[in-house]
Amino acid sequence: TQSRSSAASDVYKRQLKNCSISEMQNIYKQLEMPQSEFEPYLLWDNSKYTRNCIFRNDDFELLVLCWDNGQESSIHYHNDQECWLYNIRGEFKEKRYKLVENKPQLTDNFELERNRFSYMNDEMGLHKVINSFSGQSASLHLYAKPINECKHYNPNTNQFETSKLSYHSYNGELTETII
Ligand code: CSS
Ligand code: FE2
Repeated sequence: TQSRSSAASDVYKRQLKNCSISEMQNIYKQLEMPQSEFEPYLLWDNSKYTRNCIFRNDDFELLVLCWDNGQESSIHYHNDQECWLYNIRGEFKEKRYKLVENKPQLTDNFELERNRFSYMNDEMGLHKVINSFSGQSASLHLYAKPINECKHYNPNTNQFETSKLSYHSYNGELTETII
């Protein structure tokens, strides 16, 4: 069967497969992919933002997240992993928090500009990502190592909960079962 993944993402996969974390950061910083290359991974869903995996190995995962109008993430940690995020389409706001008396307290609130990347890890605190565009947005996420579950804040109970993270699609194919 023919893979729906694009030529550029195949190049990225080849490059990323054998490189160190610092080399990978350089590749990511120099990222200049035309938006058409992300086409196989641009899959929105009106119930929740979708997580679409371009590539994953033991060291990292590269995902496109698709955010429909009004969708946002919870306030969350990153399971002790590093997170780079990059605006590939639309507009985003990122809010950052620190924990005060077991509750997230807002420390920063900024716009994630097009073609700029943002970096986050658990030592820096928690964050929330918001699609602030009046339409569909998309962001590229690099997690090192891959994040299988994450701790997030439930504002209704004032408690933190841990949830498994799943893929809406993998390599351009919709996933039927939750990975
Ligand atoms: N960490 C969230 C997105 S905001 S970086 C996730 O991977 O679903
Ligand atoms: Fe995040």
